[in-house]
Amino acid sequence: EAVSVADMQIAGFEAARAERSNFTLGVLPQPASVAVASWMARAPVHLKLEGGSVTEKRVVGGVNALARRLFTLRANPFVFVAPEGAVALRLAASATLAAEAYQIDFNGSDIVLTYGTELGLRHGLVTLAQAMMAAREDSGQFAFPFAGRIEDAPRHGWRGSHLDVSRQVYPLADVLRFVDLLAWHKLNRFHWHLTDDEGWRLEIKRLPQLTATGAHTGLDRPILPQLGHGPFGHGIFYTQEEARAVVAHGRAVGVEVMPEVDLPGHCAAAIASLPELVDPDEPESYWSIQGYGNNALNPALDATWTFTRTVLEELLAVFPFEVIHVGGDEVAPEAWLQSPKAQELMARERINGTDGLQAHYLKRVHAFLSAQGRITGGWEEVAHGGGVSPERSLLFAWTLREKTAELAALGYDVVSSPGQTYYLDMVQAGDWNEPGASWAGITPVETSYGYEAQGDDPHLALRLKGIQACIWSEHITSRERFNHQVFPRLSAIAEAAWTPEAMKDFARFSTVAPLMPKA
Ligand code: TNX
Repeated sequence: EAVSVADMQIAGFEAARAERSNFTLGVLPQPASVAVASWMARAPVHLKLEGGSVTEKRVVGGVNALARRLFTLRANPFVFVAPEGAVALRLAASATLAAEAYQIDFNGSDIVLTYGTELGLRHGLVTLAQAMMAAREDSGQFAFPFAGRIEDAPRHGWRGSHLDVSRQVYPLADVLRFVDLLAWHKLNRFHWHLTDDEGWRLEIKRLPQLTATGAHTGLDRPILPQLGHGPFGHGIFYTQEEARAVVAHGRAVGVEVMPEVDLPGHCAAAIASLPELVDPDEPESYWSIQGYGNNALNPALDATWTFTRTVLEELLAVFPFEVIHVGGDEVAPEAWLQSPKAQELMARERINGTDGLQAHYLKRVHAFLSAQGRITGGWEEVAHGGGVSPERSLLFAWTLREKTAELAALGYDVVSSPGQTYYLDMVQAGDWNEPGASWAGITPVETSYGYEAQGDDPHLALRLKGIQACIWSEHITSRERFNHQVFPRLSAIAEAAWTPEAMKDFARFSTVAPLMPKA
């Protein structure tokens, strides 16, 4: 591939070199440490890779492909062949750097990227590519280091985003692009919320009714008027082959995929698909917070366990990531209490109420997943009544720090995702015309950016594994609305997940966030 000699001549960079300290590195999340002695006002168009192992070349190729998918680029950021005078990039593995850590030394026409593992190498390349692209046009604001050093490593190991594909369904290509967007933000976990009352979105080969019926149920279910239920993607589900493609795509860009099937609550679509999941003697007797009647799998039915095991077995075969999320949220407080079979089970096993029944069910799910060598993920309610114990589990806390700290004090590993700060379906302003949810309040981008999930709690210091955004989809009925809800708040959460507190700076963030690609 021919590259322009003019673009590549170091003489040009020397001419453009500007000894200014108030340039911004157009990188998001902001690296842990940036020490730049002098800048190029205009970045090189490409960096020329010198040498490189097969693995390194594969990672470089992956970052080139990622950048090209996300942007319309004239050329790859990293090239293997370039005319004389191109800025050289040398790669060096280091046994002393942590897995995700990297360091970049800028020495004029020579750049050295040192990294811990493939993960760190990819992070470093994304940093370079972002910095080059930001400083491509001479905006006077962004520049590319000429001499200096970046040292970087993530603050949190779990840096995620969830996406609800039940309330709205996104075509496979959009899901793949979403994974790319996560990778570009150095987010490394995709929490794929595959099932809910409004629709079951993953093929289960031994239960074809689940999608034949359950991918089409959402529109004719009773639903509270304030919840959106747009037909965006109605009727769509993902085949297992497509789900595997998402997993493979994630692997290629450094994003692990954690699937969620929401059990035992939020199961209206599943129950509508499979008549054996209904206790025929149970009257319609409870409603979920979102207005669905009798929408929880009944722990007293044999069919419930057969269903659960079938679904989990197929899930395990598709998703290699160790954490499997089983939901566990928002079972109605009166659930099952009028089911004769549930009453029988409660009497026989001395189980107390709905919480006890839910714990009884989740204990079995947890035991099953543990025996398969997996870790059980669940919303924080899975801890209620001792359902899922702290061993081999990971809780997703949707409440604020104080409550999350209580879970940590009980010994649970936690990921923090408070409705008030990280739920991206919440409105961002107090404007009555703004579409979105508001049960957790109003969440401007500053709130997402500034929230500190860990604080100075000693239990959280030990147990907080990271943070994540949640993109609930009830209100997200178009691509425009998706972008409005998700950006720049997802970018804010990405920086909160990566960048040390002392380096967070909302003013700087606000200049860089507009550079991030959207859906
Ligand atoms: C709560 S908190 C839910 C979802 C809704 C969301 C809307 C939690 C785990 N569940 O079912 O979509 O609020 O904001």
